[in-house]
Amino acid sequence: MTDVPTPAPEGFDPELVEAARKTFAGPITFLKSAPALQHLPPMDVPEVAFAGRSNVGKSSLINALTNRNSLARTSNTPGRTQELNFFDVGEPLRFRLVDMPGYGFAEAPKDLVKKWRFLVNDYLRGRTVLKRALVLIDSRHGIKPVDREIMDMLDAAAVSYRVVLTKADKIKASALAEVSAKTAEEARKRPAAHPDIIETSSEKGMGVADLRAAVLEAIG
Ligand SMILES: Nc1nc2c(ncn2[C@@H]2O[C@H](COP(=O)(O)OP(=O)(O)OP(=O)(O)O)[C@@H](O)[C@H]2O)c(=O)[nH]1
Ligand SMILES: [Mg+2]
Repeated sequence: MTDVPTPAPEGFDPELVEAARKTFAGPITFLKSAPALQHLPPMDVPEVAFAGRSNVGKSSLINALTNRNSLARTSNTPGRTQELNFFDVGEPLRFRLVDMPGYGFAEAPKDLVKKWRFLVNDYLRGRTVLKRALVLIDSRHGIKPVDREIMDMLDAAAVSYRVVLTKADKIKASALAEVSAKTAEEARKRPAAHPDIIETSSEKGMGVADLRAAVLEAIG
């Protein structure tokens, strides 16, 4: 037996992967932070949003995709990202990445949680330029009830989304394979979810090239 790495179930077209690599190696800048809906930028280009529980690794994954260490602010303390943060990709501008506040953060003050929930839900439901939401799931924990809530909302609003496993470096390959199969099975039952999931590690760079391709594919 030769030691050939297992291809991703979907196997992104190498040309798309290369185009995505080039796009993400090009100009990317922080545009603005929106603490409320009235501060959103104009709907002039497509957007891809990063959603998921607090501390799941949304901001870290944006940094990994863009090959920058601190474009998006990360922290060990849940609740680091408190606003919708917009990043402009390409010059001329082609699309935006949106880093969102996390949900399911038990220790946060109640009214703050409520504010974030409204902001995240209103944005996800009402943004016509939103081409896809990436719903990040910690590969150590799998899909939790709070994740199902946001997936239910996206299904109901018919917002296309894709499930992305994060922190894959933190578990063994066998455990990852197991959680990956279970997560994909659940994603396939959901009307607005992409049937394939992507396993990533911002720390090790795993899955990052594929996720870039998935973003480019989503913006069309
Ligand atoms: N080992 C490992 N740690 C990671 C990975 N991605 C993120 N982390 C760590 O997880 C913590 C949270 O990461 P963030 O990117 O800030 O998470 P977030 O989802 O943006 O969190 P909020 O903004 O609070 O919602 C940080 O300490 C990161 O260094 C990964 O792939 N591997
Ligand atoms: Mg964050």
